[in-house]
Amino acid sequence: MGAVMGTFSSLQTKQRRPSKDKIEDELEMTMVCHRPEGLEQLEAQTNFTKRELQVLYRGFKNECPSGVVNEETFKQIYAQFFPHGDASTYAHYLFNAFDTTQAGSVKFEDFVTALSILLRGTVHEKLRWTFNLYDINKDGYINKEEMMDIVKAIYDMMGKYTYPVLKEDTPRQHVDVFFQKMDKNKDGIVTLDEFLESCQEDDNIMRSLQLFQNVM
Ligand SMILES: [Ca+2]
Ligand SMILES: [Ca+2]
Repeated sequence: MGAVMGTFSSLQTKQRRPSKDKIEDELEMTMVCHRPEGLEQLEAQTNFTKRELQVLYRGFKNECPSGVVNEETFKQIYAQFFPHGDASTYAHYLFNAFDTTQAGSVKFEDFVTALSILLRGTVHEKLRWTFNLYDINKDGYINKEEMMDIVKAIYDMMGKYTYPVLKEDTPRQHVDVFFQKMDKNKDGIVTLDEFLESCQEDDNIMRSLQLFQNVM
């Protein structure tokens, strides 16, 4: 989540200083007051405190005055963080994982729900979220092509100048090893159970996933 969270780094700094501008606090309260019910519900549904949600909401509104994030915003954010590669495909997959209702836009609720899982969720919750990201067509399974597409998108995003040691065939090898380990019953698809099981029993897979999570 580094890239998306980077957008909110200034907010986190403010959060650590309770004696911040009174005007800013009042402004924040005014904005939050438009949706007090939603906020309490979100406090119950996420691992964020009310105060944290207020800060996040203010940041969200600043960055996206319309109240929703579209795919283009994701692409712009990721392009800034990965200037040497092409992040557009990965940003597209990531957007679809945030956009759980497939509405074509990510609301504040969607955004903090995902952030809560990625930053403060259990290992199990994070893995479920990652499974959904890899399941590109959202049919409940990961096939080899989907895994290939995700890994390629990550390599594209990193850019070949960042990792000059990588060879052309590296993504394919990477996926072959991953997929063989995960597809326990060798039926050509990885189910959520297979995914959870292999991730939790294999330190190498877990480490690779964590590496990938750093670019979320
Ligand atoms: Ca699928
Ligand atoms: Ca299988």
